[in-house]
Amino acid sequence: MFLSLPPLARALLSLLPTLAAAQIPQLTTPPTIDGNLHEWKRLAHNDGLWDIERLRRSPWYDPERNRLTLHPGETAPPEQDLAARYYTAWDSTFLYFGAEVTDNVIDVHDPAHEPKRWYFKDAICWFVEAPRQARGQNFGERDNAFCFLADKTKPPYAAWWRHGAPGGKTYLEEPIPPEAVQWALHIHPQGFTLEARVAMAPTLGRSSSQWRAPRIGDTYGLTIVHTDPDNGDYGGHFLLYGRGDNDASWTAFQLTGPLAPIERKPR
Ligand SMILES: [Ca+2]
Ligand SMILES: [Ca+2]
Ligand SMILES: [Ca+2]
Repeated sequence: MFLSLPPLARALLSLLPTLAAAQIPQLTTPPTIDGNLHEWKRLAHNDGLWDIERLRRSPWYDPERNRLTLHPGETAPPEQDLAARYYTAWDSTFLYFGAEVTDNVIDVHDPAHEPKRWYFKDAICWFVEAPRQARGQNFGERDNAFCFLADKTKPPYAAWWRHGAPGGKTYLEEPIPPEAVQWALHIHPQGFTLEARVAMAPTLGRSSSQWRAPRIGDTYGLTIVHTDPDNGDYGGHFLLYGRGDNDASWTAFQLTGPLAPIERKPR
């Protein structure tokens, strides 16, 4: 039947798996936030390994922003400079964020440090619009960025919250309220693993008067920004699922029920 469809219908049908992939699955057992993702990584949203080669074939690629830093004498191939798998999930209270990162230089030193300058350090930010609205806007009400630095000393600014708020407030900058966040970092010779959970009511609930306790079927906008200066000033930068601060470019993700893990069948 598929083959008898006109080409346009076939092309649209071929997009369905892509659309279906934009889902954030629900966790039914709360993970332990200890820097090891094994108990939930196969139950979360994860669409495989991202590196610069894959990114430049994605709709979000912009060579001005999606780039890597090459140091004098550096011979490591780009996939050792930065590559990562990102994991996202939810339950009735929390959003869960995880990442398994290959990164050749862990760099959280910023010569002009300010707490809000996560983008001058190794950091991963989940940008979340909740709820998503079809009509986009520049970063403002409903928009949040939850940013985690690859800093094993975990200063207060290492779990950062950029957000908007009702009343036309934009770019409010503050640490994620300590009572709303728990996170763990495991740094190893090839890079690091990040595991975090953020309570939604004290964060998303403050950024939008339209936010409500999450239910299956709710749609949030999501984009991920992963910065990798590697001793440079403002350097390597992955941008996934969106093109920048305008939340119209962020991908719509639906909160869904639990995901069945991939089964490996006996021969
Ligand atoms: Ca864990
Ligand atoms: Ca790097
Ligand atoms: Ca780095």
